[in-house]
Amino acid sequence: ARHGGSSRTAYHFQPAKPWQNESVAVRHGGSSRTTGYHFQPAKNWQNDPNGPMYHNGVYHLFYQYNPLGATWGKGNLSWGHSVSQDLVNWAALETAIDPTAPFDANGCWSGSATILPGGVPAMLYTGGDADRVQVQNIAFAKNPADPLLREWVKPAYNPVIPHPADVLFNQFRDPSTAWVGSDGMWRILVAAQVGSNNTGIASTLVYRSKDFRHWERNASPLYTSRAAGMVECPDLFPVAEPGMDEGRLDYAAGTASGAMRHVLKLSVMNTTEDYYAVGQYDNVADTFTPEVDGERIIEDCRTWRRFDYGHVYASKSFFDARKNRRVLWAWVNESDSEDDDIARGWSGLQIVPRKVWLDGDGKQLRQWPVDEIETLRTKRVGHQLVGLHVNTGGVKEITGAGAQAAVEVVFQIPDLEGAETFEPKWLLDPQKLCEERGVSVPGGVGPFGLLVMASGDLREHTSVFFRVFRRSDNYRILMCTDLTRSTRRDKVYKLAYGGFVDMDMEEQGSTISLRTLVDYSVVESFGGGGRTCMTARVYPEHAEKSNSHVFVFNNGTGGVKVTRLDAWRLKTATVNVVPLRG
Ligand code: DQQ
Repeated sequence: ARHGGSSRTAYHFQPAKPWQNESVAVRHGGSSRTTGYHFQPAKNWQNDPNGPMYHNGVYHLFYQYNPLGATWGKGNLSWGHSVSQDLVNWAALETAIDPTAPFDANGCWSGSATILPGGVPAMLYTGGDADRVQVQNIAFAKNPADPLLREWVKPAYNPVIPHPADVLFNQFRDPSTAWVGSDGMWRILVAAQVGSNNTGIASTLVYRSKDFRHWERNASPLYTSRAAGMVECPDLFPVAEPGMDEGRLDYAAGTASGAMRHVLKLSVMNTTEDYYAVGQYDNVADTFTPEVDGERIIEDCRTWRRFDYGHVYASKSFFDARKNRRVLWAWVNESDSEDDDIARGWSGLQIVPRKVWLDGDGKQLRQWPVDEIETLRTKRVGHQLVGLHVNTGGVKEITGAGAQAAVEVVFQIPDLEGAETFEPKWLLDPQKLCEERGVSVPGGVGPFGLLVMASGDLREHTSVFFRVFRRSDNYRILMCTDLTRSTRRDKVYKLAYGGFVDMDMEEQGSTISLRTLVDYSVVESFGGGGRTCMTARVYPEHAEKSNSHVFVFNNGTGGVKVTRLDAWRLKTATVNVVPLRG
C-alpha cells in the first residue's frame, strides 16, 4: 500500500539507499557547475544537516561529509563545518568531528547541537564504533569563547549510550537536540527500530540525564509508528499559536508550558521522505500524540504531512535567537546517477534555510525562505507582466530571470466553474495524480504556473503548476513539479512530484501564490504562501552551454490572471569557496 506520498522517489537510478553502498570514490573533477546560492561544500559528498545553531553571533552548519569523494562514505563520514553571519554566505572551516576514536572509528553520523548552561555547545552524534556498532557519543566545543567553534573534543568516556539489546542491529541513531523536562532533567530523542529477527517497531526513544553524560532510557518511547521500518533524524519542537510571541520558543522542545503544541518530524528510511505532525507533547510522560488531522493516521507517520513533497530528506531545525524564529535545513540529494556524481566531483545540496511556523489553521506548518536570501537580489524582472491574462495555451517569458532567480507570482482564477470534479481516491497519492496529469494534459482550471530552467526552444523545461478541482462544497488544489521534460538526458529522475495545497481558495479571493527559487540544478517551490513545498533536482543539457529561461504558462481551459509578479535575478552567494584561515 502507498501512503500519502509515494515510494517512487528519485532513487530510481541509485542504490535503494546511498548509505547501503559500500564503495568509496576518490575521483574529483567533472565540469558541471555548482549552484549559485545553495549550500554545498567546495567538493565531495554531503548529506544530512547536523547540529545547526546560532551561537555568539554566528550561524553554524555542520553536515555529513565524505572528505574522500562524491559518494556516501559510510565508514569515513566526518562532520563538515561552515559558519555564516547571514545564513546565505558561508565560510568553510576544517571538519569538526572525524572518525578517529574507538567509539566512532567507522563514521561520525548525524546528530544535534545543545547549548548547555554557561554557553558551552555540545554535540550528540552517532558513531560507528571499532566493531561497526552504532553508539551515541558526545563532543564539546574546545573553546566556547572562540566565535567560530573550530575545535571539538570528544571525551574518553564516550560512548555515552551503547547500542541497546532490544534494538535491531544498527538501527539506533541520530540523537536530537536536548531539552529540560518538568523534573529538571535533560532529555534527548534517539531513533531506533525496537524488536528482533528483522522485525521491529519504528520508535523514537527518550533518554534522560542529570549531567548530560549518564543517560537512562525511558520505559516508553516518545512515539512509535506502525509499519514504517526505521525512522531517522527525529526532530521535536514547539510551535507558537497564531499571535503568540515566538521568543518563548527558545527551548529545544518548549517544555515550559504543557499547553504549547509541538511538531514531531520523522524521516522514513524506506521512502527517504520526511513527515511531520502537529500534536501534544506530554512533558510528564514524555510522549507525543499527534492531533486528529483529516484522513491522516496518528499511528502511521507515513500518512502525515510532509515538509517537502519533492526530493528532500533528513531535515533538522534549530531555534534562531537572533530573529526569534525556527529555521529548517534539509538535505537535497541528487537524482542523477552515482557515476554522474563521481564525474562531477560533488553530490548533495541543502535547501535554502526556511523559516517554519504554524499556520493560522493550527494544523499545518508554513515555510518560507529566510528573508536574508533577498540580499542576493540584483535586478527585478518581469513586472510588466502584472495584470496579464494567460489564456489557454499561453506561455509568456519573464525576460531576464535566467537560471539563478527567485520568482513569486500570484494567479487569480476569474472563473472556478470549470474546475473538474475531485475523486476521493486521489487523496492518498497526489504524486501519482501529477504523473498522470502532467503539464501537457489540459484541465478545467490548470495546469497553470511556471516553466523554469527552460531552453529557449522550450524543448527542455521543468514545470511547477497548480490544478484546481471541485469537491462537494469547496475546491482542492493540486501542486505538481513535472520533470518529464526537465532534460533530454536519461538516467535521471524524470517523473513528477505532487502534493495538495491545504487552503480555502475562495477565502483568498480565488487566488493562489507560487514562489520558486531557481538555481541551475535545483528548483525549490513554495505553494499557497509556503503551505506546500516541493524541491526537485534537474539536469538540463542546455544549461551547460546556453541561457535558461522562465515562463508563466497556462494549459487549462479557463484563463488565469497574473495579479502579482515579484521576480528577481539573484547574484551568486559566497558558499564555501574560500576556506577561512588564521
Ligand atoms: N544519514 C546518516 C544517519 C542518518 C541518515 C548517515 C539519514 O545518521 O540516519 O550519513 O540520512
